[in-house]
Amino acid sequence: RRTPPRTKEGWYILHDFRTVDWDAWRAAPDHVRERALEEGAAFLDDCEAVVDAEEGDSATFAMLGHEVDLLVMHIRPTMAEVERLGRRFDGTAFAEFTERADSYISVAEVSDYVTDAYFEEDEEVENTGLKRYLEQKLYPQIPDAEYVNFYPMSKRRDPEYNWYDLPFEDRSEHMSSHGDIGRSYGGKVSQITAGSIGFDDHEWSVSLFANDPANIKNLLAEMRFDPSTSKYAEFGRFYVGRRFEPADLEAYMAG
Ligand code: 76R
Repeated sequence: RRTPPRTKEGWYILHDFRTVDWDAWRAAPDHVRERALEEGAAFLDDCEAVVDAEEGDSATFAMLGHEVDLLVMHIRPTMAEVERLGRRFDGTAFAEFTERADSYISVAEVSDYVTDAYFEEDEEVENTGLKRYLEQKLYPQIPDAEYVNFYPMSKRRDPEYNWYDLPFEDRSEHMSSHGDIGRSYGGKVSQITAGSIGFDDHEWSVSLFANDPANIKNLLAEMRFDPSTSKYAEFGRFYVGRRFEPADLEAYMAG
């Protein structure tokens, strides 16, 4: 039996994907649509202002492609809080025109692959950039960027390439070279990677944020050639979307 990495868990994340029933929307009378827009925008506004909890963050994205129309992303200190936001949305008049097409639940985490300083509570770590980096990983705010990319992933468990059979040192080395690629996109792509073992169908959720979507593609392409990905990664579905302000819900629905 191998040693699992030590992890620390932070805030919970719900990716709430919706499709819009455009036929019903176009057929609805003006007063119904007005009320739906009012309630929808107010709900999203409240989420972004985090009126429901002590801390956290939320954001709304218009998704590209045919599978989903909207993503509402919620980050809150507890699982119960993100779950409640999904249901509160359903309580709005706007949600009557949407259906939950997909969702993903995960928790922000840090592991001791790259440095075990994370797990030491001493003064030296306390006041360093590392400490701030750790906190920003555990208690993430949604980066201020135009585009989002989301996908779930797992580490492979094949007879030949079994991540969970590798010694800790090997996994740590892989993660370190993986991290080097990631850090070379500093300032261009920000990431929120969160653990979902036991919560959802894959083992992590990956949410990437960038103003230039080509940077996301290029970062992922580079990682595909790194052994941590080329040998050991398995992916779920991919989504891409563009952030919009709750006040622009009306413009979004007008098409
Ligand atoms: O430097 C550090 O302190 C953290 C280094 C690091 C770890 C341990 C790191 C850095 N990641 C780590 C762990 Mn990551 N990450 C992904 C994907 O598409 C793909 O090929 C993979 C999807 C991306 C895009 C990404 C980005 N990372 C992990 C793990 C957990 C492994 C485990 O525990 O077994 C997964 C599944 C994963 C996947 N990673 C970075 C990035 C980026 C951009 C960085 C550097 C910037 C940063 O640290 O925030």
